[in-house]
Amino acid sequence: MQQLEQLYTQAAFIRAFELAIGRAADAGHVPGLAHLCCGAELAEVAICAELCGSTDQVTGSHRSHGLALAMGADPIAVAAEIFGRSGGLSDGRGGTQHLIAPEVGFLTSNGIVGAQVPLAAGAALTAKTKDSGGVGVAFFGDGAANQGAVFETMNLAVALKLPMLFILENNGVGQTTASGYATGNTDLLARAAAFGLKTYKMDGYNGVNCINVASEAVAVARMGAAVFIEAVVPRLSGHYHGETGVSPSESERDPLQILAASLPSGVVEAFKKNADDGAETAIAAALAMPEARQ
Ligand SMILES: Cc1ncc(C[n+]2csc(CCOP(=O)(O)OP(=O)(O)O)c2C)c(N)n1
Ligand SMILES: [Mg+2]
Repeated sequence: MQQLEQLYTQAAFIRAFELAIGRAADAGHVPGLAHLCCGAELAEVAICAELCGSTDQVTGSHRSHGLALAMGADPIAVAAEIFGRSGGLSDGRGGTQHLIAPEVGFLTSNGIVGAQVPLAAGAALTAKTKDSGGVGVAFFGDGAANQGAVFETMNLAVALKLPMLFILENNGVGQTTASGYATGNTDLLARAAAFGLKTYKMDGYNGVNCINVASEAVAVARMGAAVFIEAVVPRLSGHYHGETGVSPSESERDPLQILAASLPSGVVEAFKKNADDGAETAIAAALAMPEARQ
């Protein structure tokens, strides 16, 4: 129960943070588009909870606010980066799609679909070369799964026996294209297995399953194997915040609410209030920072 409560606490903070970013975007504070991670929190937090400090390095896609937070990046600095403020992770110059906090194990996010995957292989190769015990971890979407760079990286990770995790967050859609339309064989675990990766399926709606799969898969990768997890998650927030006319890829089932329903209600209320207050405080502090220098 303690692990589930911990999972809920962190996931609820990320959800509150993303909703607050959405409100800030509505008020005109986010340069560019904000791609929120609402729906993927349980899978992301469960995997990042198995990673440690700067020895392990994570890369993510355009939808990476929650990953940076789950790895332990300062929420004020994450928000300031998203707002283009000088207290941001890279002084406000990268913005929402280019978050960087390698000191806590978040190597980088990347707006080029799939480009974050080979970067994580570099981190895995570094860990292997230095014998640090670390792993490289790439989170990417079902759209990115069809990128050639991802195939090449899967092949190389197996050939070089890299301690690496490929985390496919399958929300069934890339922007507005259903993955079934753009993918010849939608059995992406079979595809990864054909490259020689050890494969796992994760139910992103089920907190217990997320914790168990994350624990086993990260341990296997840490021993020097390339591992592939297909995490089934919903996209609850549209491709980007404020997008109109596009319905979410899944029904309205919300993993966070499903987990909340399995916990004592008094506990959930207290955690949620903490999360909401913490997110509001971080956003307000970031908005008080000066604009980034040009
Ligand atoms: C190389 C490249 N092609 C296209 C785009 C435009 N684009 C941005 S996000 C996206 C969809 C990605 O879908 P998926 O990988 O499933 O991630 P999700 O948004 O569902 O998390 C596309 C096509 C891009 N940024 N980079
Ligand atoms: Mg997708």
